[in-house]
Amino acid sequence: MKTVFSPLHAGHAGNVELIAGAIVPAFEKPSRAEFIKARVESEKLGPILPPESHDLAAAKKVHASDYIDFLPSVWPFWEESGRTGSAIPFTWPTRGLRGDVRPRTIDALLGFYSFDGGATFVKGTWDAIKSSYDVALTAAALVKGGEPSAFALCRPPGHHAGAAFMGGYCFINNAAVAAQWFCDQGARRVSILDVDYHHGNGTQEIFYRRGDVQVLNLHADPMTEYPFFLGHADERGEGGGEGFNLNYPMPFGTGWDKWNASLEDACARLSAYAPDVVVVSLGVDTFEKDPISQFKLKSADYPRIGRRIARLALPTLFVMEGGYAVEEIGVNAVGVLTGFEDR
Ligand code: SP5
Ligand code: ZN
Repeated sequence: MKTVFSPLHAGHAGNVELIAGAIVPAFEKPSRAEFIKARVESEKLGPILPPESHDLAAAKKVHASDYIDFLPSVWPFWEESGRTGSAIPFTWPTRGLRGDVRPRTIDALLGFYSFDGGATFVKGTWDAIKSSYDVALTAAALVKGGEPSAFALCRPPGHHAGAAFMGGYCFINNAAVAAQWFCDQGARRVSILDVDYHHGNGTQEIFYRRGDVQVLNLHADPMTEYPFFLGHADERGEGGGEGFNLNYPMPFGTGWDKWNASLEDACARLSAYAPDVVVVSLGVDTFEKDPISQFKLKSADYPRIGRRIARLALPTLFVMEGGYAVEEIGVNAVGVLTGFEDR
């Protein structure tokens, strides 16, 4: 399997986040991607290719144009405003406030285009976001070109980013961009299988009213886990999308047997949908030692996930999402891929 990777992710570094009462270095950090790349190399998964540059038209097919134009403007606007450190949102237009009027200052715009304070900017952030987007589209083109599978080693991740908002370390929804791109290249149906520990709220929102992209999400129950406000089992799509969104919320402490039962059900639904291509939002924060998560998957479980996905016997694009136990993230993420290749 070919991997697409860009070193530009590394400029998105030194970010901080507010978590459990403290401001700490963000868990989503550059070493994540480096550990995965090192494991791709040591396991000889296949060649590692640089991305080709794409314009932002494909991003604007799933995101609002003004939102995409905002992202590269953040850091320059932040510096013009006399700021240093990290650009972090802190005020949101929730119930009772006006979310329909676009304000003017950088603090206001950061809140207008986000749902939490978890997507933060430093100088190199936009170039990293753009490289992650290019990685996803370049890997998608490999699959479209006839490769049975490809690995988009994206960083930053994407699945929390919605049509017009960032959050949860995510800016551009790489998996959604790739799924839309497959549609635009002639795919009649695309399935997105999101196995990250957190619900992919952005992906769900983007495709919620569409029947041409099936979205299957396995995740921690939002009653108790981030992102809290989406991801319940009764969210099944709307209008033409009715029945094409499926959520599998699971409780804290979920281990392989229960998680695998959800995977089996999701795979059966996916096969029945008979898509032309599968996009896997590959998060490995389901791991027992993940520092911010509460599932109990073991390293030996990740190849089993890959083997089950391979049995779908469909062209498959893997898009990297979360996973914060950095020492083991390479073993676990690449474990899915070597399992997929059954070796
Ligand atoms: C892509 C991705 O995996 N994003 C995850 C963003 C999660 N941000 C909020 C995490 C809150 C964790 N709370 C538990 C604290 C444990 N000390
Ligand atoms: Zn996650």
